[in-house]
Amino acid sequence: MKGIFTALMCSFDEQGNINEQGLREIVRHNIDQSKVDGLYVNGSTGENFLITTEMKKRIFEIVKDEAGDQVKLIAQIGSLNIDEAVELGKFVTELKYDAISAVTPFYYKFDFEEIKDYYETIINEVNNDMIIYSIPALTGVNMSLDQFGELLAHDRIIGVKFTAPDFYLLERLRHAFPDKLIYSGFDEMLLPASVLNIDGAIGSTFNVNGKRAREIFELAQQGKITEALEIQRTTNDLISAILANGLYQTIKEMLKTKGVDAGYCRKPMKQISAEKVARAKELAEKYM
Ligand code: NAY
Repeated sequence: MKGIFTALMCSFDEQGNINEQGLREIVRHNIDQSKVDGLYVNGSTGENFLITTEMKKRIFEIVKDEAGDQVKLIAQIGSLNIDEAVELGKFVTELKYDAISAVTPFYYKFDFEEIKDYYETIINEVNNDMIIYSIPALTGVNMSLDQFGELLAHDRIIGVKFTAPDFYLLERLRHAFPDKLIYSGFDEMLLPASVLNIDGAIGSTFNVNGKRAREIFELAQQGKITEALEIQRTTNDLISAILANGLYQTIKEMLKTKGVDAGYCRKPMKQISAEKVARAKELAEKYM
């Protein structure tokens, strides 16, 4: 379960329906071209919070069918509707996903007791390993080292996807939990996270920059920081350009340039202008 995991995009048509062939092509691109170690399915990058339960299940099925056992698969099943989270957790466990992951419950200001109960309810009902998905910038949920510790005390809570720029907390977590899996979630900060000895990374830009991500991660593990920094700089030139142009839309347009039918984003995400589509094409030509 260590290494580079792509936070998988999903291909939707212009009406917002799943484009099955396009999704299969995105999976194949990540496995065959980028050679990532695994896929993180139905996370933020998969536009998970914009789709129905049935669509989530269909995406889990298509990805498993296409990827088989070629790479590790983590299913993001977290939901504000805890019954949905449990239902999806059971569903992907039947499909033989390697682990589940759940975003911290958001929108309402849940206290830690409620957050803990959410994770315990899911792991008590679903027979699979759990990776906590912490992304405070989007959820507003900031957990302390002790609170992470209370959750990680469960044998079946095996790790954290840490999408935050708090390197002090990341170092403390790594030090306190050497046997748990810690994944970095911000691709633009992969090198500093790798220096802190994380186990892997889960990122959206790996859909188009997977090979560089692996190089950064592996060079850092070998202590070759100058070389790794060089690649992080190139990566960050790309990430800055993607963020300025529209994150998920630009990654989809870059994939299309390479013959991958990555489709469109779901509303309320907008479609980008022809000018931005042209910019994405330039980025694909320069960086992919
Ligand atoms: C997810 O669930 O898809 C992720 O959280 C992957 C992590 C990404 N976060 C978001 C919100 O997209 O890869 C990052 C991020 O896109 C990247 O670092 C650019 O900021």
